Amino acid sequence: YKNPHYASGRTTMVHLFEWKWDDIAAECERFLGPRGFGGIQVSPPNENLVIWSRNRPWWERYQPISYRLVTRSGNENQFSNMVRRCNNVGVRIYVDAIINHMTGTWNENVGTGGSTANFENWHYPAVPYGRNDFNWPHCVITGSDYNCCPDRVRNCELSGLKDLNQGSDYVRQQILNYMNRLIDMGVAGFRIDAAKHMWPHDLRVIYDRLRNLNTAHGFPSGARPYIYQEVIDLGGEAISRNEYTPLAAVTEFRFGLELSQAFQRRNQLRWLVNWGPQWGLLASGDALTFIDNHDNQRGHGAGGNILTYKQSRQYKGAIAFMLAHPYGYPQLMSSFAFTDTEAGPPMNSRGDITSPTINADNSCGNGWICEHRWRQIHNMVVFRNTAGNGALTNWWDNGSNQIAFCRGNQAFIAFNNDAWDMDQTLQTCLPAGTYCDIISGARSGNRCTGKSIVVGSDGRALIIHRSNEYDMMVAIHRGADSRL
Ligand code: LAG
Ligand code: CA
Repeated sequence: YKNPHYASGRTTMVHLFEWKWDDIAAECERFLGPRGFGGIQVSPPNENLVIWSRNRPWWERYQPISYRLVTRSGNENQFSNMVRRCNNVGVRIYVDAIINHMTGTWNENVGTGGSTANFENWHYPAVPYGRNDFNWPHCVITGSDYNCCPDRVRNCELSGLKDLNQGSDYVRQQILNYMNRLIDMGVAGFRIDAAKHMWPHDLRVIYDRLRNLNTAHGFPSGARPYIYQEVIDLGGEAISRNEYTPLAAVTEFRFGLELSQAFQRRNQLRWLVNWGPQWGLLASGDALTFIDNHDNQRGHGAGGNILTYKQSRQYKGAIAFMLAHPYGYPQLMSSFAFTDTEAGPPMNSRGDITSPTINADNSCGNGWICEHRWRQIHNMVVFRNTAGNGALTNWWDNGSNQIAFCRGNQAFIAFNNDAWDMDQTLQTCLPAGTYCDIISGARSGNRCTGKSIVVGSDGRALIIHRSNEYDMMVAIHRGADSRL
C-alpha cells in the first residue's frame, strides 16, 4: 500500500482542492500530463450534506450522507471520465475517503445528490446505515482525550460527526463497496481521512479486502492501491503514527511544520543537512509529505504556523526544498483564494462551483490560486523527476541560511535565505555547459528566459544570488527545459 504506482518517471501529486471533475480532466490533458505530474488528490467524491446555513463552506464535503458519487464536483459519469482521461495522459487519481463518520446533526437535511438522513435515529437510508452501525455508547471527543484515551479518540465522535463502527462486518462491506467501485473506475489509491480515529486492526481488514488496481487503466497486475493515512502526530499524544505505518503510508505533518519554520528564518537552513528521520520524521518510504494541506492552511486540523500561498516567497522556497530533496512522497497544495477560513470555493448564487480560468501566463483566475501552475513550482516537479533516485551529494552551506546540493549528477539547487548576497563557486555535479535556471525562467530555444549558469569542465559554477531577488533559489538540471 506504499507504492503510488505513478507512471514511469513521475514523482509528485497535487491536491486539486474543490475542483470539478470536468476541469480536472482538462487540466490533466492540457497541463499536468505534459508537465510530468504523477497524480492528483481529489476532494471527496461521495455525496455530502448541503450546508446553506453557513453559505456552503468547504467543510460540508467532510459530512457524508451516502456513497453515491454526486457532489458539487460532478456526478459519477463525470468522475469516471476524469479518471480515464487522466490515466490516459499518465496522471493518477487518489480519492479522499471519509470512512470514519457520517454527517453530524444539522439544521438542514438534503445531500448533494438529494438524499436525506434521519439524524436522531442515526439513519442514513441512502447507504443504508442505521443505529447498529455506529459506536455506542454515544460520546464526543474532547481535547484531553488525545492525551489519555485512545479508545475515546476512536469510538467517540469527531466534532459531532456520527461515528461509524468499522468493527462491524456490515459497515466494512459498505465502505469496501464504495472504495472498490472507485478502484474499478481506475483510481490508484486513497487518502484515509481521520485515520487516527479508527482502529488500526479494522483498517487492516478493510485494506486487505480492497481489489487490485484496474489493469485496464495501465496498472501492473497485482498492484495494490496506494494508501496514505491522515494521522496528525506532532508528538506527545496517546495515539502514535507508528501504529499506522505497519499498515500503509502516513501523512507527515512534522515535515511542513519544520520547513515552514526554517523558511521563515525561525531556524537556519544549514540544519537541514540531515533532513529526514534524524529530525524525527517517518522513514522516507512511509511519508506523504507536504508543506500545507487544506486544513492547516486555514488553521483547521493540526494548525501550526504553516507557510501558504499567502507568503509566496518563503512558500516557494519551502516547496522547492521539498521537491529537490529525496526524502518522502511529495504532495502539492492547489488552493482557491480565501480570507474567511470557513468559506467554500468560488461559486455562483445557485451554489455551483465556478471553474478556474487560465490566463495567458499560465496562472489561474476566477478566485483560484493554482500554486501548481506557478513556474517555480511546476518546474521543480520536472527537477524532481529528472533527479530520480539520485542521491543527495555535495551539500554546501555558509553556516547560516545559504545552502546548496546536488542530486546524483542530474540536478543542482542553491538557496539564499540570508539577508546578504550569495557569491560562491560551488560544485554542481553537472557536465560542463550552460544551463537555464528553471526558477527565474526556463529554456526557450537556444536561450534562457531567466538567468543562466555556466558550469565548467570541473563541474563547478559561480553562483551569485542576491538577497533581494524575486525568489530565493536557483535550480538547474540535465533535462530539456534547463540544459542549453
Ligand atoms: C479531517 N481529517 O481527519 C479533515 O481533514 C477535516 O477537514 C475534517 O474537518 C475532519 N477530519 C472531519 O472529516 C472539517 C472541518 C470541521 C468540520 C468538519 C465536518 O475542519 O470544522 O466540522 O469538516 O464538516 C463542522 C463544524 C463543527 C460541527 C461539525 C459537525 O465546523 O462545528 O460540529 O461540522 O456538523
Ligand atoms: Ca471513529
